Amino acid sequence: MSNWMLGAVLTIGILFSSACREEEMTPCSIQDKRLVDGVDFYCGNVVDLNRMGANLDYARIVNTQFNSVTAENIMKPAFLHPSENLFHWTEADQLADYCASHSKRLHGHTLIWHQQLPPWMLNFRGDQTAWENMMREHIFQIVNHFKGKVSSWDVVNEAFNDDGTLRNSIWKKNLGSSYLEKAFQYAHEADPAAKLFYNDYSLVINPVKRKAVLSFLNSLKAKGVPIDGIGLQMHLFNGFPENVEISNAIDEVWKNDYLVHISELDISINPFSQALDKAPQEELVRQAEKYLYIFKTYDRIHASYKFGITIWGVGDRDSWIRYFYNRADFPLLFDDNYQPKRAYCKLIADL
Ligand code: 9MR
Repeated sequence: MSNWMLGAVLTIGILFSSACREEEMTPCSIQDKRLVDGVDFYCGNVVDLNRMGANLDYARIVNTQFNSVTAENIMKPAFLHPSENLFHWTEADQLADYCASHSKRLHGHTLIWHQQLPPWMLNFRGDQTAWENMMREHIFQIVNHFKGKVSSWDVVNEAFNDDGTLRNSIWKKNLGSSYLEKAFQYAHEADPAAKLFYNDYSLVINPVKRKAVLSFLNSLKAKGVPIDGIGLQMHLFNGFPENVEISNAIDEVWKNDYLVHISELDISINPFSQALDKAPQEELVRQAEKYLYIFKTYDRIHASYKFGITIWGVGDRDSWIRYFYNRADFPLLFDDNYQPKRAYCKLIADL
């Protein structure tokens, strides 16, 4: 190869690789467009006011890109109801104020769950009537406190096992399976205007569980229990479930006459916990395609069934997956520095 040819090849190589690096770093900008502008349904995220105060980029993303908010932890029983006769509202009230002053819908998560319970509740002793009164008071106080500020609640979270049977939580042990219908009734009494949801994981990848949940909830609805919708959490992976399983699950839920909330969306790229110091480009490309598929698939259902899509975290560094599974992962729309990833850019460009 002549010297000038070698020089040309090297120059092209350098230009090409720096273009790739640039694209890798800033696939698009969040200056002019907003995610919510591309769709006609609510786009939400979990919002942490401490992070918002500490990081301007985080605040800018939350303020501009999303119009619905869920509390990742501070509205769970352990936080809101730390002792039997004590409710702790401070942080949740601040979040509600933020939502009111920024025109964001606030979705309440969650009233009845088997995790993040305060010790007094786990140790509660009493007969069935005492348990019923305790659950009623818990739900009633919380829903009543946020009446008019929280527009919807995950009333019961993750009540089913993977085989479709009811989980043997403290609620089931002490109240029997009727705790679910009671929980929905109490929440409805406290705030008849709030939309009430059953929320769970694996409803996409596990049709056995999905069908069991639907048949159980349908039997309650047939008795007049006020259940408005189902939250499909959707903690997914790049490789699975298959896209068709996602659309099947969404369709099955609305066809059974429930609002559909994709309530906790994230897409993991590292299911086998490989040692990664950054996200591989090809995985980010696949992730972007999967996010787009989900948004488009959701968008095509009838407007009356769309409650919205909520992403479970703002920047990758905020994701529960990193600390829960102790692995490197990059499941969200923005990177560790709150810069747009391909997934965000693809949604903005193609929706
Ligand atoms: O993201 C939440 C994390 O910060 C908590 O430590 C965890 C406790 O179990 O709960 C996470 O949120 C969960 C949600 O409340 C219910 N569905 C599964 C979510 C991820 O674990």
